Amino acid sequence: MPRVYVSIGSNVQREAHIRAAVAGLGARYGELQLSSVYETPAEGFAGAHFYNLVAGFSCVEPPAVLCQNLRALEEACGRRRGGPRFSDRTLDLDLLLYGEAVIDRDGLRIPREEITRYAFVLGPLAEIAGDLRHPVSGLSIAELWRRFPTQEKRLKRVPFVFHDAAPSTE
Ligand code: PH2
Ligand code: MG
Repeated sequence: MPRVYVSIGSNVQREAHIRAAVAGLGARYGELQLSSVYETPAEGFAGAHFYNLVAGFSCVEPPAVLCQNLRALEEACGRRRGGPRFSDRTLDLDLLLYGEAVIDRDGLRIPREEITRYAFVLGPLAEIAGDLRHPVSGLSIAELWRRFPTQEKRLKRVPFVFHDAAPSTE
């Protein structure tokens, strides 16, 4: 079963939406490996700070089906489509990695380029999957994080306890 990693973000009613996302993913995919939750300044637009984290889990669904289910979960959390890409959002779920797959077809790109671009994606991913190799560059996620510009590592860990899915201590 491929191991997949999904980034979770919200800057509108953040705590409730992060909890709903984790509960929804756990209900569908079972045991989740969760990073810490980080508060991060909105990147790319002027907006409220986000909560961001990354979840890892094993998944039998093909990538397109998984993405469809992530979209359904976003919509169940009040996400409206069609707004600008960089704007406030109740819930954003992005499939970062799908096993070792490299995919670029039908609007689906894996691994997502945000992995190497944004601290709010790479930092939490490095926390739970540092030994994993980026399927394109071959570099480990820990090494990518080590190379990431220090001044852009703007992540503040926030105390957050999940009751339905215990964060992994691996
Ligand atoms: N998502 C975006 C744009 N900007 N900034 C932060 N801090 N966190 C996000 O999840 C985020 C963002 C588009 O998806
Ligand atoms: Mg996103």
